[in-house]
Amino acid sequence: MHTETSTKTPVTLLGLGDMGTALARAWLAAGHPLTVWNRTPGKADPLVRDGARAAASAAEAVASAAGPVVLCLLDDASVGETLDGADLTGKDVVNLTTGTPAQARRRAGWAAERGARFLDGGIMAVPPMIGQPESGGYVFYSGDPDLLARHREVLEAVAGVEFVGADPGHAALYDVALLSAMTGMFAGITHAFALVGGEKELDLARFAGLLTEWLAAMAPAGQEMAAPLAGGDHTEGVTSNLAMMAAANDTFLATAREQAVDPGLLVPYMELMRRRVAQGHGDEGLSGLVPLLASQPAPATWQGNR
Ligand code: FVH
Repeated sequence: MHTETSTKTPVTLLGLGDMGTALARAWLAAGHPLTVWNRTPGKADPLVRDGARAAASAAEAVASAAGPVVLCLLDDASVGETLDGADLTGKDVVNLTTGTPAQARRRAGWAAERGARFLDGGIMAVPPMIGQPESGGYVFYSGDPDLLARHREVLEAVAGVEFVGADPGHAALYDVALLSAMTGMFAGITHAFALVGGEKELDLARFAGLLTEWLAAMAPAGQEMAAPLAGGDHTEGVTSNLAMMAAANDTFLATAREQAVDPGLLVPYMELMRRRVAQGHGDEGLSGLVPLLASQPAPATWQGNR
């Protein structure tokens, strides 16, 4: 247990799940006095042994906070439940709980009504990357820029800091946009392994290496979409056009059929390409699909599973 007095900013952390615990360990390692609270109390015990103080309740943790109050909980509803009854007057609240942009904006207004300053964050890291600057992990922040400036050192002790503006919803928007891109990539990887998985003579480890290299080589296409999207000309600098890709999709689908693989993960994207080509935009690149997609909200049946 640490007994020496620290000159570093004290941190109050609510939520000791996998990510909360990683944050706690990083702040302790960096020498920040740390007060923790978790709904299930036992999770604080190992941290208390290493120098943290366990608060008796979330309200007590907030009341005694002399530095940022950081939340890392399951979802926005758990943030509301945890802070219900806490006096937030004059407190600096940093919410690292994943939520939607609208939830972040509502939570910022809710905090302001209670006299608190508010910063929302979206964590672009998994727990082992926390407190490891070389891992490349970082957090998107948006909201009160003065609050970020005041607590920058504290926040940089756990991960890189990427401020994306005063709109409190933007950190969540960037976060979910990147995670959504990742989800699409994982869907493609799942389909690719399903295609080859049944082949007896195929070296899966070799295939996995080639797949990873190919995805890395294709990733810059994301960067190349920014200019046509900003300028509105989707034929600008096109190397592979939609007409060619839509034709190749027929081969992809035929191969899925031959390999007895359900193409359902890819079909909606292929259908978007087909529609754009049918509208007479076969000479465009992939950026031409963005306005088409942005004009069609998800069917009600896709609104989530909770
Ligand atoms: N872990 C990860 O890889 C990702 C990386 C990117 C960012 N996410 C987000 O971080 C938030 C916390 O994630 P986590 O990994 O710590 O999640 P869990 O291990 O499931 O812990 C959840 C904590 O939330 C507490 N909790 C849940 N419901 C309530 C509630 N109604 N009232 C108070 N606390 C609640 C839970 O408490 P307990 O079950 O131990 O009592 C945990 O402390 C999350 O937004 C990720 O999307 C992580």
